[in-house]
Amino acid sequence: MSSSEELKKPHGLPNKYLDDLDNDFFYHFSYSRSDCKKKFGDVKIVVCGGSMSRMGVFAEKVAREIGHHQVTKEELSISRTDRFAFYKIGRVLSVSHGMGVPSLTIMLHEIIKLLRYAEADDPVIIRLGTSGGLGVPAGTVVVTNKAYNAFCEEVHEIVVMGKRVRRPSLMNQDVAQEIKSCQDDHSFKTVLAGTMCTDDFYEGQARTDGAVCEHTEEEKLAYLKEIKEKGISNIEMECSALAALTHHTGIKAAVVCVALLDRLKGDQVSISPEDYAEYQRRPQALIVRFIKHKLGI
Ligand code: R2B
Ligand code: URA
Repeated sequence: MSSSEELKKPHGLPNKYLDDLDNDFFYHFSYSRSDCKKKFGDVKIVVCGGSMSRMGVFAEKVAREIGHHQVTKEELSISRTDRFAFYKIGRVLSVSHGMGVPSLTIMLHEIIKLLRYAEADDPVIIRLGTSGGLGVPAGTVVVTNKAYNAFCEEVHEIVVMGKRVRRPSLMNQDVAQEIKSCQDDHSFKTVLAGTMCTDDFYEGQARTDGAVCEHTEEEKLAYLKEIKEKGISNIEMECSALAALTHHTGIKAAVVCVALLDRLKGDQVSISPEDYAEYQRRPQALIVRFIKHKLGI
């Protein structure tokens, strides 16, 4: 097939304007549609997480665990713009997404187009991250079964041309279950639960230790207990956007975050480097098992 025919193939995305593009350049990854098929057609799992360096370390871990022939970040790197880190380990991608919804959705629009242009077969996108727990001990891994916005709705809202666009932020229950059932390390606890997505770490998560705070400690605790009773076990800053964009484009997704603290006990994330390293390891271990299971290793 010629490269121009390749660029006209259906992509199945809900955007007819993509058909009119001669090529499609993913600015934040410095990649084009014409590079996709041969490079990414085999992709099965995309793992994303906030930090560029963490996703490099994760790429190396996946390489070791699946016995990939390349093992260093340098060998596995696909492109590293100033914005996102991007690694390919056989059929697995490891990508950073920065902090918060605006950064995550830029990454996701471009990665979803890449997967669809490449005709990747039923890929899964997993966010691997940290969060503040609610009534769960620090170190607990939460696999999200419901992704809520800061109004406690399973909806993600964006503003398009001055109008509110609300989309369901539905998580794929089968993938969430499948990931949870991959746990074989009983040194930590994994729960399936609701996760709240906020647009801010401090006031947006009801903290009292930001530069500004206009609520009381008592109001904070009452609020956190109220949302805990609604089934929310952790709070982070990306899940509902990930759930909504993947649901809208028919791609399976999951969110797996470790709780760094119990927000019913405090606000400050002041854990030791050793505990931090151990907590980070936990969702990674679960996802590595899931990757092996998916790839039949
Ligand atoms: C969890 O941790 C980050 C904030 O510290 C944010 O990206 C998130 O969702
Ligand atoms: N990430 C968050 O978004 N909140 C926390 O409390 C901890 C990590």
